[in-house]
Amino acid sequence: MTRFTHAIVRRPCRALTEGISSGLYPGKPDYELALRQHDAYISALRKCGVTVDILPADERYPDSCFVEDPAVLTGKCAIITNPGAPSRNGEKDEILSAVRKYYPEDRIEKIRFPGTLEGGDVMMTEDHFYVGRSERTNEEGIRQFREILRKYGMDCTEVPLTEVLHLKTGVNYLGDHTLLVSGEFSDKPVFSDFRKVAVPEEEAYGANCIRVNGTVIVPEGYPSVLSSIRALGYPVLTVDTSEFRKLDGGLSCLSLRF
Ligand code: CIR
Repeated sequence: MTRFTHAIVRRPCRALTEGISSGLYPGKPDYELALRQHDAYISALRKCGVTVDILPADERYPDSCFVEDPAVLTGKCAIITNPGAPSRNGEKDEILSAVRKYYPEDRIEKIRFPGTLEGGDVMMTEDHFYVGRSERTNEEGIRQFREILRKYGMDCTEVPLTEVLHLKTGVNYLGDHTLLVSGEFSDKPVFSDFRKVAVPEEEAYGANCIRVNGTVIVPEGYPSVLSSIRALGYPVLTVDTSEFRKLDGGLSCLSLRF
């Protein structure tokens, strides 16, 4: 699995309480608690051996701490996405300045209207990308994404979504050809060649774990997910993300790892 040296995060802003929420996990985020949870998240990333670039809070965009959505960073290029949520679309310009520190201009690509795409819909496996077609990521966005990947010798497979916000809300790659899957992803033929670790319905949020340089970071409060991952023999760190969950945000959404 790709070894990561860096991660980019953005501090939650006070306007976080006005972020988009499906209402699946009720309540408004507690800002102070969200900041403490964000600190713990950064510590966990550092324990996994990555240097964390911490961008300042941006009050114009309530959801801007979910930095995974406005960019996709690969070993060969950076792709600035075009977030499908109107209140989030401007986040792409802000992430661009951060990405410029790490990628030369001729390796920075963009998804453009009428295409839309959010990074939460993009799952990278060893050498391939899976892209969810969702309410945020449309057909044209996927077509442009594929065209960009092919330019760099990579490719992707489209995965239509019916139930969840983003692809990685329900399926995440742990390395070793293993996927953590919940709900609609449990039996999708497109994933039939992978070893699958099933997440029970009542722990669906726990399907969004990230493996960073060998260690799996797991959200706190999902015992079945935790024991399944331990059973695979992976070292584990847990982080409480309760305040981000109220906005449908998971562990992966809070960073760009590259
Ligand atoms: C949103 O609805 O856009 C945010 N409240 C949550 C984004 C979560 N991001 C992700 O799953 N990659």
